[in-house]
Amino acid sequence: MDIVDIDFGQREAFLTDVLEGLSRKQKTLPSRWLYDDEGSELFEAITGVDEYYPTRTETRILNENAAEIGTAFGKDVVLIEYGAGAGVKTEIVLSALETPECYVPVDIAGDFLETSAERLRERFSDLRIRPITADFTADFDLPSDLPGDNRGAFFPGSTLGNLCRKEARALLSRVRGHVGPGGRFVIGIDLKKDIETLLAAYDDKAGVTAAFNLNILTRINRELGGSFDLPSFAHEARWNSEASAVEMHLVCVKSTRAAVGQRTFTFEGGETIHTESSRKYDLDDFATLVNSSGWAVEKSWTDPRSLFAVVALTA
Ligand code: AVJ
Repeated sequence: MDIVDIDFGQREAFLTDVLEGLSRKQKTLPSRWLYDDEGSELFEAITGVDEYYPTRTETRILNENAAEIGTAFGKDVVLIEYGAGAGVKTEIVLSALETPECYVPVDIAGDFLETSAERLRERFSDLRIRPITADFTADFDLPSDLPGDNRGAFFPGSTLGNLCRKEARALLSRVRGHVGPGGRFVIGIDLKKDIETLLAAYDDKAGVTAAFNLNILTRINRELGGSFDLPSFAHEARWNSEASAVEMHLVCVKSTRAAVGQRTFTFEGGETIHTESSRKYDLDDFATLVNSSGWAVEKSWTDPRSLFAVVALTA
């Protein structure tokens, strides 16, 4: 496919982000652009590699504590899921709810939302499902006719960790606005642990994460007519202790130039493009973060090795 297959607005936003990010001293590309169709499939593949513990660990925590999590949301809940709605985790929580009023998956990919809503409608035939196409990292309003008596929010996957502190606070405040006083928020967060385990999770032996990271350059070439020479770049996972984050970088292994739009960027050997940060928390840091956005930690669940936590917050 050489023809641009995303809408004009998206393409413009992508181009703007790429030109801006590659003009910085530390070149960067925002991680949201990793997830085109190919990137989303590669991420799915990552969740199945041995070294990538978060998905299977969170699923296990949800399964083992489903009844308690269901109780935390209470009766007749309107459950809003951010960035959602295909998988196993959603089904675990939906199955545990007592007489849910409505399920509201919010995602930027409208087609994907519709397909997954159809699948859920088959399994949960009594449940009202109201998908909303929106970018949950930006402000958006819920439909005004959505019932408001008991709202809950669900945000699995430790996606909060991809946001910087300011964006994370903004998201926590937005969700609080959506659920209102007394509402619950169940969120998955990845915990700090030994660096070896962390780095292996973002640099698997089979090279799936490497392919996921490099795909962003393929995407720039295809959608923005870029001229990146893929063999000049290699995947690297780094631990940034100050930010408490695993970072993905694309390291330039051989000096090169790449044109994007009207611009040409030069890459020196050894220089990197920072493509993603995945912050790791301990429960105390996380409590401080959520408190500053008006939430209180109600309860948390973890696995025997404390790799990952599912936390229930109350507004
Ligand atoms: C889906 C954003 C949570 O940060 O662990 C996986 C993305 N990046 N491997 C994560 C990802 C590289 C993942 N999140």
